[in-house]
Parts: sequence; structure tokens; C-alpha cells
Amino acid sequence: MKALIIGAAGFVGPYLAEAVRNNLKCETVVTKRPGTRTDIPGVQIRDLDIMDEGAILPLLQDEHPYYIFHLAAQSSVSRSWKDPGLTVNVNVKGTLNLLDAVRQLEYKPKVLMAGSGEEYGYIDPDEIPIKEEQFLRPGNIYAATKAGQNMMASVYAQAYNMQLVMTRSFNHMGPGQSPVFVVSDFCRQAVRIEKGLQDPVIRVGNLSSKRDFTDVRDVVNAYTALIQFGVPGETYNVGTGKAIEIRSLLDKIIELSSAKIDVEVDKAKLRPVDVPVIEPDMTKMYKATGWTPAIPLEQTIKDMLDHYRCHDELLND
Ligand code: A2R
Repeated sequence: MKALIIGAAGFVGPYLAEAVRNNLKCETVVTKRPGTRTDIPGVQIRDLDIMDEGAILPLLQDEHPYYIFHLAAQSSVSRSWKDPGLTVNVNVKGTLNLLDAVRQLEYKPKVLMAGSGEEYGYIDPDEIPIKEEQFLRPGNIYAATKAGQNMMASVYAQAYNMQLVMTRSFNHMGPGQSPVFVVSDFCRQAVRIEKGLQDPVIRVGNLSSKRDFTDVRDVVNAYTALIQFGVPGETYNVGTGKAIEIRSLLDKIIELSSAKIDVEVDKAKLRPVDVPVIEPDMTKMYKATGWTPAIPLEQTIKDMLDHYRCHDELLND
């Protein structure tokens, strides 16, 4: 049996490759965008641009994967404001290309589509915790494209009897995450301060937003569980079920850093629109798979700080 991870060269892909090896125990093929490099041990690496409509079906026919994980995306909210066209092309048209290729196969692989908790968008306090059937009110272009991905997959699963399971994954964090994302950004700044590379001030955006942060190593275990036990056509929240104020995360990072650090609001880091609280109800996921997150927040932050401490090349301006 074989697993294929599409869009594996990003943050989640290498962790997922390891989880597939450990949990699904099958041969793994991963794809990266042509012209880019990635170094994931123990897997076969192939090129695939999901915008290249004609390239997906031959690759699937060639590899014949039983499990397919769709991670490929323009995944940054802030970039989606700056480049909405690219975000729509990759996340909507690219996903449609993949769905059409899978539909044309002579067999029915199990496919996991990685979506986002951002899809829920504007949430009233009485809608917390958010259930999967919650009405979607996306608050940014990235969220809108991921909602589109989810709806297309849901239509294809029903219309063509495809084995598609969709996630709405809430914020992930872990060693190796791009500093475009908030926890990684703060950890990087803290280590730069420890090493005397910036003045002792962490520059922050909106600290009062509450988000649900899950260690990426827990997230990928959720994905391997869901692709096995999720019901086709269904959507599952993936998160801890407990939102935390960004300010508390920052406090924890400062507490775990060896430097003395002040905090300053940087207007450039404030998003045009922000959603105050996003917190999932995890009942459906738990009932389907029995998955719960296992890594404590403090451990994740320690590992992220250590990752920056050991990789000076990630600290340069
Ligand atoms: O930008 P690159 O070269 O690293 O490639 C990214 C890849 N990707 C594509 N792959 C194939 N064809 C494309 N046209 C294309 N455009 C982008 O998707 C990258 O390797 C991968 C996404 O990785 P990250 O941006 O690091 O996202 P992450 O955190 O791994 O999240 C995985 C999935 C995404 O669908 C998120 O929206 C979702 O989980 O939450």
C-alpha cells in the first residue's frame, strides 16, 4: 500500500511523512513544486505543480496511492491579502484539478483535504465552541478559498462517491515553522534577542485574539487517524478544543527565554480584519478517531526556541 503527500515541501509535509511511516506503515511518495528543493528522509520525491492540470492524473496512475494527503496551498493569510489571485488559483483551481484527477481514477483512493479553521471566520460568542455544521463567514481571502475547497470536495464526494475526508485545521505550530506565523515569529525574535541580534523588544500585532494552537506533531497524527477512520464526505475540526490568547503565548515564550524582553505593537503586523475568537468543538473528531493532542504547550515552545537556537541561518534579517 502506498501513500502520496501532495505539497509536502512546506511545514506540515515532513512531519506528515514521518507520521505516515509510523502510523500507516506504508511506502510514501511526496510531491514538491518543480524547481524547489526538499529533503525528506525515507520517501520518494516527485515534482508536481497542482496548477498543471494535465500532470496530476498521470502521476496518480503511475503511483497508484491508496492514501492521498492534499496539503498543497498558498497557506499564508497575510499573503492572501497581498496576492488574492495567486491564493485563489492555487487553493481553488489547484484543488479542483486534483479532485478531477482523482475522480478519473479507476479505483477510489482515500483522500484527506487539509482545510482551515479560518473558514469559520466571524463567530459570535454563543457559537463557541464551533461545530462543523457552523455557517461559514470567512474573514479573509485565504479563508474564503479554503471554504471553497471544502465545498468542492463535499460536492465531489457526494456526486461521485469519492472517499474524501476534509479537515478544518486550526493553527499549527512547531519547530521549522515559517516566521510568517505568529508563534514562530515570536520565538525567532526571542532567540535573536538572546543572541544580541536585535534590541530587546518583541514587535507584535494584535495580542488579544484567541486562537486554538496545536503542535504540528499532534496535527499529523490526527491526519493519519482521519484518513483511516473519517467518514467520506465529512468535515472534521482538528485542534485542541481550547483557544488561547496570543498574549498568553507571548508571555510563555518570554518566560522560557533566557533574555529580558519588552513588547511593542508594530502597526505593520496588524491585519486589515481580525477575528477575535476561534475555538473548535472537537467532539466529532474524537468520536470518529479517538485522537486527542498529546504534546503540552510548554514543550512545543521549548522545541521551537531550541530549533532557532540551533539554526543561526534562520535568524538573519
Ligand atoms: O511554496 P512551496 O514551493 O514550498 O510549495 C508549497 C506547496 N504549494 C504547491 N504545491 C504544488 N503546486 C502548487 N501550485 C503549489 N503552491 C504551493 O504547498 C508548500 O510546500 C505547500 C504548503 O505548505 P505550507 O505553506 O508550509 O503549509 P503547511 O503549513 O504545511 O499547511 C499544509 C496545509 C495547507 O493546505 C494549509 O492551508 C492547511 O494545511 O492548513
